[in-house]
Amino acid sequence: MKVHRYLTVLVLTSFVLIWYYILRVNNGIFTGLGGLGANSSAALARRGPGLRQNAPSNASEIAIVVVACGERHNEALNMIKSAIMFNRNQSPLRFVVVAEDQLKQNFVEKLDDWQEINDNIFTYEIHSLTFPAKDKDEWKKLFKPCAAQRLFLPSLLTHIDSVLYVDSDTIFLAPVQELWSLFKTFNASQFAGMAPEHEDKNAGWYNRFARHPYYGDLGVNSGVMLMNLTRMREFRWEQHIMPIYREFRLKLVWGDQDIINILFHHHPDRLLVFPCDWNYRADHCMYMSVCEAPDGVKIVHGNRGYFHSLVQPIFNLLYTTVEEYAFRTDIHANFIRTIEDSLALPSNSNCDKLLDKFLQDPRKYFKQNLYEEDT
Ligand SMILES: [Mn+2]
Repeated sequence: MKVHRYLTVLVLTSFVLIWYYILRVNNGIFTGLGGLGANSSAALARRGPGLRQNAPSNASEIAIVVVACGERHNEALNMIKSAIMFNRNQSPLRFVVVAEDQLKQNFVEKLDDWQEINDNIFTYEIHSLTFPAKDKDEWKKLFKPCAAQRLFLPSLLTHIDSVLYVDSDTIFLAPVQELWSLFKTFNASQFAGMAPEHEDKNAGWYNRFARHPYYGDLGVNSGVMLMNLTRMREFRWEQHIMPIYREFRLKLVWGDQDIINILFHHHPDRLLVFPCDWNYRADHCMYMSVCEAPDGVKIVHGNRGYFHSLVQPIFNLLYTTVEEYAFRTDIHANFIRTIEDSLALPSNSNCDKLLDKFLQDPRKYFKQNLYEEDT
């Protein structure tokens, strides 16, 4: 009789545990890991840490979104790595990756590794490229799958209030927290934040060449964008996109960035413009220094391939030094000094001459370890 009772308890407990497990896994596949391919789900079910990623996003987490297609996935990983490296105040980060199905497994493996090395200071979730159900076929016909994905983040990420969207070709040199805190300065109508496309009218692109309306005097660059998704959903952001596209599609040169500029031309009260320090491009230094960045460069944006060419060597050097950096090793020795030693000065590149601007923030907080020779 006693044995019988034990058996009953055992069977009931197992049943509850199995049921709980099934709920957890299902929850993961349908929310945090929307649309993972069969291989990836199997891998996640196999690995313990995978399940942790399915927790609903925590309001205090800083959510960084990146969209990755094709070759761009290495850039996206390098951006993520830099955000972790310079997250010196240990803010909780959540990376939201929207990627082509064949790239997902690679993200899962890398990010699981990095989570372990960094004591789970960040969480992540991976999504498939997704267009709004309404007009899906038309969206798909009009845009290349990756190109305009970020325009649809409000409907893809309904479980998240606000995100920092960054292009895959960006590198953090300062804590994300600093930029994130600008959300608190948004007035009641603002739902997005971006940096100007140019600082100088003589070199501006939109004011000289655009055949469509754009924001302000010089337009905005969409490579780094604070997005209050809740407010964007209230505004019905996505319903504004299609009419703009239909009207201007033959005049768009910079794709979704032009659409964003047209939208904010009509709704300037919705946008907060932040300084170029947070979206620093070669345009800011190649002819002359036009971005003051008094506290140093905070995010570098290697647009037009500057991370991968030697035209402005400092951009390539920042990228490769992040790539080669090993987590939990000394940032002063393995980032700051590596860059100082590798940059051949005097250089013909005007951007190289601004080395001190690029290293200003890291130098301030990652000092030379005086005892490193002894240990
Ligand atoms: Mn870019």
